[in-house]
Amino acid sequence: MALKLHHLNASRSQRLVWLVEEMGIDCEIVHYQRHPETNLAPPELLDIHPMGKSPLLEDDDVVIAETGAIAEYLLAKHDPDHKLHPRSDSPDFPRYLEWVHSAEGAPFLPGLFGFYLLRSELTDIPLAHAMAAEAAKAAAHIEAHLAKHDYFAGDSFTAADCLMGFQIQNTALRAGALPPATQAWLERVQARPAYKKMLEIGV
Ligand SMILES: N[C@@H](CCC(=O)N[C@@H](CS)C(=O)NCC(=O)O)C(=O)O
Repeated sequence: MALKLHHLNASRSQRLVWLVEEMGIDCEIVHYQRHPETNLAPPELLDIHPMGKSPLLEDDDVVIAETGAIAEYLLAKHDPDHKLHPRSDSPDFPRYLEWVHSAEGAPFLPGLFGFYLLRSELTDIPLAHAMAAEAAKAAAHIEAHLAKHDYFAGDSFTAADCLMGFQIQNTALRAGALPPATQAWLERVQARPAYKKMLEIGV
């Protein structure tokens, strides 16, 4: 079995580089660079998957796209002791699932739209204001959760923290500052050796 993670620079695939490090599994990281003007992925990724986006995971003849799906695949196959994902009978399981999927879901879509609107210099239109209000609502939801729990799934670090990490760092970069519990969570997870190893591998 040969695992290969196709990783685009400055992209959400860095959270899977981080997860692979947390899991301590053998996985080749294949690096790609965004086009300097368009910011798009290079066409080589289209040879691997029709969407041509990153992350992509290859496991021998299996190719799988979508960060959450890749994380679930890796954990199902390579985390038999559930060190990084709660068992389905654990009380943390529903919350874990919700945050794993939130990392590409409702809490972050407004921020993504906002980013594209900003890049198009469309910051003073009703859609941009609506997206900013939705992003603020999501940030308050995350802050309220982290004020009560050390990690996204509860008291223990899980893959949900890796997946939420990239989005929260981006929010911090855009907003300039994070609310206190979210900031404390970010500092806690950034102190992890696997996070630091991910930075060495290259984001
Ligand atoms: N929902 C997908 C999003 C994949 C995606 O949009 N990846 C971006 C990187 S952040 C990408 O490859 N962008 C380059 C491009 O679209 O050409 C996931 O979670 O994997």
